Amino acid sequence: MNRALVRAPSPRLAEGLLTHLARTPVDTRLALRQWQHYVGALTAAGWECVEVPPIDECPDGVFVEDTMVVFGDLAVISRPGAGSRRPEVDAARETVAAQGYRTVSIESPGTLDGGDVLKIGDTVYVGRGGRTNDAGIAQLRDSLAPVGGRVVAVTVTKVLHLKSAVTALPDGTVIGYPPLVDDPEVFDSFMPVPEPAGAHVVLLGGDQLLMAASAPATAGLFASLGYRPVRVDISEFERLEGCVTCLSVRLRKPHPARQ
Ligand code: CIR
Repeated sequence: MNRALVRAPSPRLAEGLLTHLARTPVDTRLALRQWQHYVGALTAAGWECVEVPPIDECPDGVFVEDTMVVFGDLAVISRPGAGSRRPEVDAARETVAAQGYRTVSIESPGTLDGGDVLKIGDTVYVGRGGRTNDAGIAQLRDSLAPVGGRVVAVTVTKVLHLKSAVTALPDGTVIGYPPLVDDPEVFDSFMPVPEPAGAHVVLLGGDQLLMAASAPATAGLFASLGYRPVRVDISEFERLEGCVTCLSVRLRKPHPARQ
């Protein structure tokens, strides 16, 4: 069965970091219900959700995707670009190791957030921007080369993370909302979508795409292409520059060559 790591939101979620958005009030009780629905959507699609122990002192801990990059049987544990998020990685490392993954860690002076990493087959696009630096990219390249990952650095200036700007459909087509994509030409195949949150999909398997409820037009577009959008309301996480990808780390068992 496919597995996904998730982490329950902190009671201090409303204090989460903001870079590009203005702060708006976060309803932490609603956020918890939305997170439970998100976990429920993964579970309904056949994913076993494994919880990383919560870290209440870190407001952004729920965005567990940022703690690692998983490729094959290797989990590269991140060193978040925001110092306040660095304590998040320890329990994440222990949890993924307990799932049978080898681990290696990004070390100082490198920084890397998992949200900056988009895997398409053997190609691993890494956003160089506010959270991920050249040393982090170089360490990721060195870690992934032996297991067949080819790291390609791309520029991110308009949004928090690479995957805030683009993700990919099951056939490898990169999708993004053009005003927020620095350089669409770097991708082999790029499809514009009509909404910022339409750029974010989690591949649930088969033709199912997990998407935010805030992208109805893009969901319609994908449905017209033969996909089945599964929509979840993640408004309270979107207020903190989160999206559907950042609320989980998708693992596949047995160890995949790709995911
Ligand atoms: C942060 O600024 O780190 C959080 N407020 C949001 C992180 C979102 N993570 C992601 O898109 N991978």
